[in-house]
Amino acid sequence: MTKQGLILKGIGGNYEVLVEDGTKMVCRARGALRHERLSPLPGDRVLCSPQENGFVIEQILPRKNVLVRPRMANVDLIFLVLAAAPEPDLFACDKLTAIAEHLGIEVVILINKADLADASVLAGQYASIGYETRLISACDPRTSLEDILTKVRGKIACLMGNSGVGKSTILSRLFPEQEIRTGQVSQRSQRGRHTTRTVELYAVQNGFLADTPGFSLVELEEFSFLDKQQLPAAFREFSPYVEQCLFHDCSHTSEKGCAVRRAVEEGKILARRHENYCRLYEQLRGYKEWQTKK
Ligand SMILES: Nc1nc2c(ncn2[C@@H]2O[C@H](COP(=O)(O)OP(=O)(O)OP(=O)(O)O)[C@@H](O)[C@H]2O)c(=O)[nH]1
Ligand SMILES: [Mg+2]
Ligand SMILES: [Zn+2]
Repeated sequence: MTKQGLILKGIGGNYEVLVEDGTKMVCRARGALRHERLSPLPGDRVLCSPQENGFVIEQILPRKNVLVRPRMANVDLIFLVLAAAPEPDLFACDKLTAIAEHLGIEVVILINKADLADASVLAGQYASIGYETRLISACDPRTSLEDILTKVRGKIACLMGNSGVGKSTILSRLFPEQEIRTGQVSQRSQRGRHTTRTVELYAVQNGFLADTPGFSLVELEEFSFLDKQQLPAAFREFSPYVEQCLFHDCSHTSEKGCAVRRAVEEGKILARRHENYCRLYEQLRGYKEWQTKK
C-alpha cells in the first residue's frame, strides 16, 4: 500500500509528509536512500510504504530543481523579501535574483517594512528590469497580502531573504491560525536573529508556501552557485547587449568595447546592478581558483 506524498519539513532524521488523502504522516527515510547520499528535502515528492514501525520513504520522485540555501526541492516561485529599512541588502537581492534566473525560477520581489522608509524608487528599479515588485508592510493590517496567496496557487513557492526582513511575519499574516515564530531585530546590529531554523511548507489552495531560515551576510558571501561564464545570462537586463561586445568572450567587467558597460554609461542598465554583477564575477572567479588549488 504505497502512498505518494510531499515532504513539508524535516524533523531530526524524520520527515513530515502530506499524502494524497490530506493526512500528514511522519516518515523515516529508507536506509538505502541514505547510502545513496540522497537526502529527502522539503518540497520533494516521495513514495512511502508501511513498515512494521511506521511509514518509510522508499523513493524520491525526479526533482525539477534543488536550492542549496535554503535546502529545498521543486521550487516554482521565489518571493524575494527585502526590508525597506534598515538599508536593504541589494547585493543579496541581486545575487538571489541571479540564482533564481539561472535555475529558471520565477521571482516576485516583496519590499517589506514600507512603513519604515520610502522604497518606491527601489521598487521602480526592479520593476523596470522586469521583476514583479510589491511594497508591503506585513505588520500593518491595512496591507492586503491576499494576492500573494493567489500567486502561489498550483505552485510550490518559498519566502527567501536575509534574517529579520519579515518572512515569518508575512506567513503568520497569511496563516493566522498557525503558530509561526517571529523574532525581534537586534537593536545593536539592526539585523535579524535567525529565528526560523528550518524550511517548512504551508498548504494553501492547491499550492504550498515555505518559510525558510534567513541568510546571514557571511553565508551569502560564501556560497557559489554557478560558473562565471553563466553569470551574464543571470542578469536579464544585459541580454540585449551581450552579443554586441567587441570581444566574443567579453566578461562585461572591464573590457574595451563592452556593450554592457556602454549601456551602463548611457543609463540603460542600472550602475548598481552592474557593480553587483562585477562583485559576483570576482567571487565566482575566486571559487574556481580556490578549487583548482586543492
Ligand atoms: N516596522 C515593521 N516591522 C516589521 C514588518 N514586518 C516584520 N517586522 C518585524 O521584523 C522583525 C523580524 O521579523 P521576522 O518575521 O521574524 O523575520 P524573518 O525574515 O522571518 O527572520 P528569520 O526567521 O531570522 O530569517 C519582527 O520584529 C517583526 O515584527 C513591517 O512590515 N514593518
Ligand atoms: Mg523567520
Ligand atoms: Zn561586454
